[in-house]
Amino acid sequence: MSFPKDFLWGGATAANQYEGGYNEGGRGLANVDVVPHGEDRYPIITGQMKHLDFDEDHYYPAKVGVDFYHRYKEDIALLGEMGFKTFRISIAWTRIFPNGDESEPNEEGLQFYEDVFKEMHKHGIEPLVTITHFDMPIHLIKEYGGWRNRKVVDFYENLVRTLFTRYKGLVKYWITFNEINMILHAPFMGAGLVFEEGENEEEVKYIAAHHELVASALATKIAKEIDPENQIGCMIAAGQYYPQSPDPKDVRAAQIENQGNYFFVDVQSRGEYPNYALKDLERKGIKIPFEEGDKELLKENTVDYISFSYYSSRVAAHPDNIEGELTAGNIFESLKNPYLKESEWGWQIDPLGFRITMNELYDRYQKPLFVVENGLGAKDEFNENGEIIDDYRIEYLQEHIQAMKDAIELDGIEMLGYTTWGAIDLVSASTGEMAKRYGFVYVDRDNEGNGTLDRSKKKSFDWYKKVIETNGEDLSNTKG
Ligand code: BGP
Repeated sequence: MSFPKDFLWGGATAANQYEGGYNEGGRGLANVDVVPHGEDRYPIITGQMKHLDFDEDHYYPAKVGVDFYHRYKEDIALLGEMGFKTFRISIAWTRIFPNGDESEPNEEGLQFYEDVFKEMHKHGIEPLVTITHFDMPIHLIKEYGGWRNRKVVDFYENLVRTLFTRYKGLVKYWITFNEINMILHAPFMGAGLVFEEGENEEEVKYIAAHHELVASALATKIAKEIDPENQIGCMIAAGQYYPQSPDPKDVRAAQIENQGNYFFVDVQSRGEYPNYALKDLERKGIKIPFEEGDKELLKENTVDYISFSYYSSRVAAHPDNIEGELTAGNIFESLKNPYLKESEWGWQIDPLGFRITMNELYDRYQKPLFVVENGLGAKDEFNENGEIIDDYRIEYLQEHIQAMKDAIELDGIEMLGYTTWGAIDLVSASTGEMAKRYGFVYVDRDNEGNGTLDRSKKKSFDWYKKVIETNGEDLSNTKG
C-alpha cells in the first residue's frame, strides 16, 4: 500500500471565491469583495489600478460566491458522501474583525465557523483552515496601506489568537497565508497593496512580505502556546521552473526563478533569510525593516509541514535566449513548454512535474508535504441525459494522483494529504469567471451571476469517492 492509512484525502476552497454572504452576519468589506469580473480584474489584483469600493460599472462575483454561507450543510453532506477526510476552507477576516483593527471580535462570525467546523466533524471530516486566502479588511488598506504597514502584524496577531482560542479542539491543521509568494505577482490580492506612482514597487512588496513572514512565525508561536496539538503549515504556489535549454544561462535563469519562490518557504521552514536573497536585496538597495526580536522569532517558530498548490511546471530562459511564446498559468508568466499539452485556459499539464516539484520541496526542507490545491479548470456541459461526463477532469486527477503515489512509493516522500482545488465549483481567482470549473459538484451559476446555485454531481464525484474508499489504489475510470 502506498498511501499512508491516515492520508487526508479531500478538497479545497477559499472564502472569497466560495462563501458569499458578503454583507451578512456583521461582516465587513474585504479587498477581494471589490475585485470585479472582467478586464479590470488583472490591473486591480496586481495593485496597478486603485479600486477600493463597489461601483455600478462592474460585476463583483465574490459578493455571493457560490453561497456556502447559506448552504454549508448541504455542501458538507456531499463531501461526506464522497468520503472526504479533510476539507480546506479559509476564514474571511472581516467576519471576525469587520474592520480588522477592533479589539473585540464579531461573535456572529465566530459562531458561523464554529458551526461549519462542527458540521465537518459530524461527517468525519477534519478541517484544514487557511487563515488568510487573498483576504484582508478593506479598512486596513484604506487606513494603513495593507501589509506594507507593520501595524497589520498586530491586527493579524489579534485575529489568530482569537481563532486558535475559539477553535481549540475543533481545528488542528492551519495554514497561515495562502500562496504567500503570490505577493510578488498579485500584490493587491496577496497583501492589499496598491502602488503610488513612482514608488519602488519591489521594495514595497518585500517589506510587506517581511511583515507577513513575521506574522506567520508569530501565528506559529501562538498556535503552539494555545494548543501544542496545532499543526502549522506554510503554503506556496509551487511548480518547478525548468530551463528552456541546457545552456547554463537558461539553467541559471530557472534557478533564480525557483529561488524567488522558495525564498518564502526558506524563511518559514528554515527560519532565516537565505543568503542569495539577502545579497540580491542588498544589490537592489532594498532594506528589510527588521525589528528587534524578528530574527529570533523567525528562527524559533518554523512550520510543521510544507503545503503548496500545484497546477503546472514552468519554463525560464535567459533574456537573450528567449524563444517561443509566453503561456498563461496561475498568474505567473512562463514560457511555453513544447512537450506539454494545456488546459482550455492555457495552463500546461505536467504530472511528472508534480513529482519533480514534490522531490524538490522534500529534499530542500525534509518536512512532510501537504498538497492543498491541484486540479483542472474546465468548461462543463450537461449532456442530453442531464449528466456531466467530465472524463477530462478525471484523467488530469488520475495522472497527478499517480505522480503523487510514485513520489511516496518510489521516492519515499512523506505526505500528509491531498486536497483538490474547488471540490465544489466556485469563482476563479485569476479571471473571476464561474465557467472555469474545478469541482466534483456542479453549481448552477454563470459568469454574470445568473443561475439557481443548485448543486449537482458530476461523473467525477463517484470516481473520487472510489479513490478515497480504496485509499488511492483504484484510480480506474470507464470512459463515456
Ligand atoms: C490558486 C489560488 C486559488 C485558486 C487556484 C486556481 O492560485 O490559491 O484561490 O483559485 O489558484 O486558480 P483560478 O481560480 O485562477 O483558476
